Amino acid sequence: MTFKKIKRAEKLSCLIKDKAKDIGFDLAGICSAKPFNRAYKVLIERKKKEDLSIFTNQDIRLLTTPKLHLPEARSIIAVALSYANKNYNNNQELFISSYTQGLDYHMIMKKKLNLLIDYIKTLSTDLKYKAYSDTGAILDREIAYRAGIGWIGKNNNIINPEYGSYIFLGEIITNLELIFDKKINNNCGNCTLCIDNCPGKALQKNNYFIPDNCLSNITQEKGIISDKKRKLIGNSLWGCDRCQDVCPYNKNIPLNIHPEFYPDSRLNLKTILDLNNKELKERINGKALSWQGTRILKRNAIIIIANKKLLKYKDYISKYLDDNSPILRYYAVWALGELNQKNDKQILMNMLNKEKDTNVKLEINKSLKKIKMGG
Ligand code: B12
Repeated sequence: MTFKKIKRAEKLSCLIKDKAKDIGFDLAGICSAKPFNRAYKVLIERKKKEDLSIFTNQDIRLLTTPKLHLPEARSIIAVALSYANKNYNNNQELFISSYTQGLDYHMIMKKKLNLLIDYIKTLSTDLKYKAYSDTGAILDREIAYRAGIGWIGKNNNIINPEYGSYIFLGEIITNLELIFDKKINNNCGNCTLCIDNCPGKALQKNNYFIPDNCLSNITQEKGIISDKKRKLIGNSLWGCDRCQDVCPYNKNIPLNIHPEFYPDSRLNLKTILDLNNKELKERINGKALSWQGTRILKRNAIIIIANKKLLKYKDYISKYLDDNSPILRYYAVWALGELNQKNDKQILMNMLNKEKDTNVKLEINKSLKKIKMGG
């Protein structure tokens, strides 16, 4: 770059990062749009072992090559938004991961990214860009790391020294010549609290990660999940924050910065099971909790009641014995077996005569056995 070009790139970079802060992003950085060679190698190895999450795009070249998203790509503007909150909605009965407590972050990030794009357009008339936050087949964490937002911690999350890891990430891939920020060195040191406390042992040494064991993954996995996974769910309706909660870098961080992510205290096990699908859908509309539909929330609520032996909510489960969904009937039957109450034997026997679904029938027999043994 010529001296004049460097000066212009410096000025542009400063203006863009300042504007990002004005718009409400907590962090902003800039990095090159070169391919992510390290991540490419890591992902190829993982794919061989089939260790990529079902939510991970399987096209590894696309995931690691910004130019495949924007052929003119030269630089990437990375941003982050804190969602750290006090989690006052959580209790012994119910856990909802911090990132799903408030409004759907995709919407909030998109709005802010669009404001930033509008501003950049006023600075550069030939702007070409592609913007994502969780929505692109590209590695948001790798970009954030490169742009100096934070380091990739042992818990796999981007950790920023001031805001910790409860930050959403987003980026704008652009054709602009900009000045790149310095990376932040990994500062996890000898600490292994996240690895030691991971409920499903998904986190392993050297950033090795087994998505199938990650509680966050499990709470979103549809269909009939194994008994082991049901137990792992514990009281989690959605997600898991254990690897972040125990992280020393998440102590003494700024909390509740953005009202959009304040928890909704009206959601509890009773409401989730008491509301019909339409009502529940309305209640969670616009929230991250709506991503996988209402059935999975009801399924997880039933599992929590069984895991925590919350007999006071047994009637809410019984309601699902004649639900239209065979999956919910299945879990309701399983839960009654787990709650092991003598007087449910007759209810299950009556159900067996009417039930048409093979899986549900099998589960009724299993639950009847459990009640015979214990009740
Ligand atoms: C699929 C996905 C998941 C999957 C799988 C995650 C995984 N670790 O593979 C599941 C559903 C389990 C998940 C869970 C969560 N996710 Co998620 N997820 C994604 C998504 C859509 C794609 C990421 C992906 O598949 N990457 C493939 C994996 C292998 O790469 P990676 O996760 O980026 O891992 C990097 C590092 O671990 C590192 N690395 C990996 N292996 C190795 C090995 C070595 C030796 C080294 C040095 C480095 C290294 O390199 C990778 C590439 O940079 C991204 C959005 C996006 N487009 O990037 C959000 C994203 C990663 N998730 C996010 C969040 C918030 C979460 C949860 C905290 C939510 C929760 N509370 O339940 C958990 C955290 C779980 C964890 N500890 O990783 C944020 C992360 C924010 C942050 N501060 O880092 C993202 C970036 C969304 C966003 N835009 O804000 N997620």
